[in-house]
Amino acid sequence: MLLHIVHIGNFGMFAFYPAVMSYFKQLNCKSTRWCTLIRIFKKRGIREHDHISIDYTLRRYFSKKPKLTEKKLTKKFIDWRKVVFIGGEGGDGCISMRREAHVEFGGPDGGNGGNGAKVIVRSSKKIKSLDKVVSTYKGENGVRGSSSNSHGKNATHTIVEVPVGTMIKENDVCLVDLEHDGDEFIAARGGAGGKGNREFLSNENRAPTIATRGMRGEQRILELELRVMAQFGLIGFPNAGKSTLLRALSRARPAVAAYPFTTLNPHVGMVEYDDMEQIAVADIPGLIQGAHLNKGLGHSFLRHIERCLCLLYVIDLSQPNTLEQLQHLKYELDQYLPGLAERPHAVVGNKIDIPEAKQNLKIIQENISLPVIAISAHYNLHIPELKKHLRELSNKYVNKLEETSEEHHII
Ligand SMILES: Nc1nc2c(ncn2[C@@H]2O[C@H](COP(=O)(O)OP(=O)(O)OP(=O)(O)O)[C@@H](O)[C@H]2O)c(=O)[nH]1
Ligand SMILES: [Mg+2]
Repeated sequence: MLLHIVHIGNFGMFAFYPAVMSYFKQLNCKSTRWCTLIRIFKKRGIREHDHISIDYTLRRYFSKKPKLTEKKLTKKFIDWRKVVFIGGEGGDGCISMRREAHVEFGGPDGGNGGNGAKVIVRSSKKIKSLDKVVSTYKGENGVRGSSSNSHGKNATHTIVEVPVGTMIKENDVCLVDLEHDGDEFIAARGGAGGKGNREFLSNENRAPTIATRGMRGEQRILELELRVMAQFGLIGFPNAGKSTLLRALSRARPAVAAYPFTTLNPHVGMVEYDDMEQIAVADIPGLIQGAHLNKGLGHSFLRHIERCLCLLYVIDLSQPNTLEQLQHLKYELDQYLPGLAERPHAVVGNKIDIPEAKQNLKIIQENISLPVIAISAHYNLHIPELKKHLRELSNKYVNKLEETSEEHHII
């Protein structure tokens, strides 16, 4: 596309030639966008003959905003990883004889190899999720020994940083719980360096010509798992509006769409209060009937629910079966892990803006003893009340639960 722009010097504005005008008309460009565009041109100092810059700017500015879908979301909350840890290999020992003018029978002078690196898992409070942890870590190899009795350098240890509260498991057995900032666990030891021929010098053998190879590093397959993912987990059927609610409560931006299973991975958002207190809330993929039998998205996401201290059942009030929704959700959780459904919880009725919702709300309110907080996540109705309720629950249960979980290391 050939674009021409004429700069009307004194006014500091750009006037567009007819070709550009028709381009804007096609795009249905609003006058506000015109002004913004002119400002961009001015700011970048783009002149009328710089066709490449003009074309590039227009393309970027008018390119459609990509739709937010779960697959395109690069930032995911990862709370479980299976990782292969391989220690570094030790450096080989060296076979060498001292050679020097006027030195007869100089003897062996081969140095030892350096040790291979350990792979160490360290907890850090700066890290919040396991998404930076990759599938394999291999420690560096030690340096080979060399002549003149030079020993090889030991390799520098590889450090893998994980969030505080990460459990390390091997074959479903918990090896360690990194519960404090800076706790370390040696996931794989490096191999020892080989011995150079100098080490084999003895009275029997004054000129040994043997050396040993560096040992191989240890190899282990370990599972890293976060003990607590969030204080509250949003539990509900697909399309109940969990992701919309998380968007309303926090600055997290999970994808929202009118089809089931939009959310495929958990997302965690922080609910912030005026006194700087923060509560982590996790949006968990939708549950369906038979989820405990691996139906729907399978078992894996039920594990996420286990790692929430309290639950928030999100009921879709636009559907007539509100009470059954709650019963089915509780049944699925209990089948997966007995007692899970009875963790401290609250019930939220979403989509109160829909006309039928009020009728459906009554049905559930009459049948359960807990208060049902009716909200509209989409229109931000009664969100402050919900935030207040979350804070009360958090003060009542979460601090206690965190203390007990620290005592027992596992919730
Ligand atoms: N009218 C109305 N629609 C809502 C409300 N909350 C959510 N929705 C709509 O419900 C649909 C599903 O919302 P999501 O937030 O993606 O639902 P979800 O529970 O995260 O669904 P999954 O990720 O599939 O489990 C979207 O089209 C939302 O716009 C609400 O309060 N009122
Ligand atoms: Mg969702």
